[in-house]
Amino acid sequence: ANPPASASDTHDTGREPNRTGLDPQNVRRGFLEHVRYSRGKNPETATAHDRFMALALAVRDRLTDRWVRTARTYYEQDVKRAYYLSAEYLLGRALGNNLINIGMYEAAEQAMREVGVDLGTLVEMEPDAGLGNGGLGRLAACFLDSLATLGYPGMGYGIRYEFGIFTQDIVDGYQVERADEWLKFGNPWEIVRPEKAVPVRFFGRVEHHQGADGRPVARWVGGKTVIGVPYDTPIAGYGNNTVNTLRLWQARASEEFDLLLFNAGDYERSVVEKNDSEVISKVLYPNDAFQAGKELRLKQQYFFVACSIADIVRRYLKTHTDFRDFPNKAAIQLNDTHPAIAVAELMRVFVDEKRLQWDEAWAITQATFGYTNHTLLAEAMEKWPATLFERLLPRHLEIIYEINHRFLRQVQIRYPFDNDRMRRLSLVEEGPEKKIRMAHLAVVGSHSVNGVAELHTNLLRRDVLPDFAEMAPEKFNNKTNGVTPRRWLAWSNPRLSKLITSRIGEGWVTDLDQLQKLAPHAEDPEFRKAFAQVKKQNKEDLSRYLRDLCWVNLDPNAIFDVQIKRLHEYKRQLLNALHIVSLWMKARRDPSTIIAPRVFLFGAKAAPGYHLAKLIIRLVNGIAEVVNSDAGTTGLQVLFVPNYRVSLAERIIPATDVSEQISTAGMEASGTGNMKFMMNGALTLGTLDGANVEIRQAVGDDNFFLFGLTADEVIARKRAGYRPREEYERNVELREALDLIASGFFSPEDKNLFKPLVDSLLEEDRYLVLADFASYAAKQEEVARAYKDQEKWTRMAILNVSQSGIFSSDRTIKQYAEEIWRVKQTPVGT
Ligand code: NBG
Repeated sequence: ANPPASASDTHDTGREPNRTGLDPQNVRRGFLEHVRYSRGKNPETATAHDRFMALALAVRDRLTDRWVRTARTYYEQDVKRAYYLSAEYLLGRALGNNLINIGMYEAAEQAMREVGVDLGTLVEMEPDAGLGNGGLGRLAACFLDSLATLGYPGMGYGIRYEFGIFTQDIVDGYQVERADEWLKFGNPWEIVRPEKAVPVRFFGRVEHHQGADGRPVARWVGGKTVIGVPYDTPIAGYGNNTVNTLRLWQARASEEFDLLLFNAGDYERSVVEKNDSEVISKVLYPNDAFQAGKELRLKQQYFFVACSIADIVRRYLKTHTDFRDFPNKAAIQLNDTHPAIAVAELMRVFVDEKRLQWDEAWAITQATFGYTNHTLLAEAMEKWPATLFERLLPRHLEIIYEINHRFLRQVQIRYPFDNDRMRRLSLVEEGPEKKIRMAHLAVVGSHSVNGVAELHTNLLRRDVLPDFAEMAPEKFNNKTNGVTPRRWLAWSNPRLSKLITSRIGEGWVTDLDQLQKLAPHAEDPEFRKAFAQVKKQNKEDLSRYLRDLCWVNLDPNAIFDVQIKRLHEYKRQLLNALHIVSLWMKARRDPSTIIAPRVFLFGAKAAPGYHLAKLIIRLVNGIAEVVNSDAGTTGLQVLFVPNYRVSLAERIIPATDVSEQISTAGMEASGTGNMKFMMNGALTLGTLDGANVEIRQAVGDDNFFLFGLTADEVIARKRAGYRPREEYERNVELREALDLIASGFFSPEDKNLFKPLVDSLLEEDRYLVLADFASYAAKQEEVARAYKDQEKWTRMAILNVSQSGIFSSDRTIKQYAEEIWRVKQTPVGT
């Protein structure tokens, strides 16, 4: 029988009471109903996967009312909304996070126990939603969580890739990629909305006419049309009634068969054309902070941007007619330049379709957009050949030229006769091949341009966009990244969460600055003991997991020293590897040189076309084979954990003692893994790069292991003519480590395997690995000594947790909302 319905829980509100209750009995019934009516199984014949789907659907049911109410609240109050445009969302698993956020974790656990099911096993059934590469995509996911938790009217737009970031296997020490079939068994969270599909044009030509009003009209005609179909995923806030939406677009052919071709008897070509359209949302490009310049990638960008802009304008026109009010109802944030074509698309919609005057359309466009830059690396800056643009998006190229023409006229008035400056500022890069600079388009089309950490924003102003910063300093601002404490502490580290709550209450989950109340407890030996025990238990859990996964027995008494992030030369996994080789050589000669036993963990995917990065993976595995063979005498272990992803990070971070944040200063825009480690009581070994600078500021010099050149010193060293071979000659330990690698010791099957790596270090060493080696090795020795004093180490770890509050993405999102978007918190009623 149904439980008695509460006043707000009756049929006349359109809600089914048996789909809203959060008590164990209700959850159990919801689960059993889905086993039967959604999966078509008896509880006895249901597979683990059936059970996962049934529970996920029961959870989604319990989000649905709030989801509908959230949409209605925003609509009725006609609030201004923040739209986040991102080509990537690295969401990971949703079940545990949703259970935590709507406060039904315990009820679900009990309900499952009552039917003889282990909730943990179901959680493990869910594939990661890996629609992103690394930090940029994961940041977008943390932002969605914070928007909902703070009750902001926010919505994410992106692409529903059929295949996300590849699955990584390690075969004979090498990375091997497999397709990520995350949708193979169905996705219980999403709802498809075919009635909101949007047509998107590609190719074709532009016709210019005189309009009836006497003004010129441009008409983009011909070409091909692809349909964008939206799939909505609910994003639940923590402890409130807000459920926002992530809307991802899937490409569908505009007709199931091209009837013309089909009727002409060309069945085969009609189906091939269908594939051409649908391939647009097929796969995520697996490059992190690197532009490959593929035509299909530009198609993906325009595809999701055109769909999203159409959707935003349609929503606006439901309740408004005058576009002058548009910036008061919509703020659109560009997550890097991937969606920067939105500037031209909104202008096209305003000018060509809605017939606004150019100047008015431009003012509205600028007031609407904000642009976030996520990198200083030249190879990541998006530039598209004008010829490609002209073919694929002919009208947009015209619009970009018009924007540029008007912008350069302003430059000319302000800085007469400064042709060099005009050339530097232009949206068009001249040269053997004309190219469109997407960052320039984003800057000119936005009222706000932000970097993602203090240092990064300053370098952006000084080195990357100096002419823009001089012309429009008011546009430039910093928004230091953050991470959501719901996933990265409450969910992933339940032991630490419980311990924290036992001392300071549970307010920290939505107000992370409250962690400061832990600082005095660092002086309490009882608390330190409990804290150290939590870390130890987390290390034991991880060791057990990795024993089953990788067939290695890690020593939980050792220092867990971890570097997990995408594989990139600038992130310097090579520096870490070189140091391990050097440590091991010393330990072989004299085991007493090892101050404390240590486990070195690596996790990293390399872009499939990035050969040096893949070779570094092979090197780490070669080192692991050698080092692990006599771990008994040296106390050193090395493990490259395959297929690093969000759900693995959730296991590794709570078990980490040392967080490796060792990029060449001036190259990592921010980093966000660094913040997750700090929050979970790891100590940072890092350079003065990205948000490391602010982490060190927050926790104090004494609680941070700093090494290496500063960003300015890096530039100076290169200017002075850096010669890596001199470092090699000067440092015996470095030399013998490099020589051992060069000798083929770690690659018996091919003595020359690592020659390209060694050569790259000795001949150029763009990332100053050798220049920072001595400083890194010395600091690593200090780390080992500090770990010997467990009381002191634990005190430092607690202080790190206590000062991590500013790295909550709630702080970041409040700053975006107040300083860029001007959107207001809009609570949703019960
Ligand atoms: C990455 C940076 C990171 C930063 C994230 C999120 C790109 C282009 N940039 O340092 O490399 O933390 O963005 O801002 O992926």
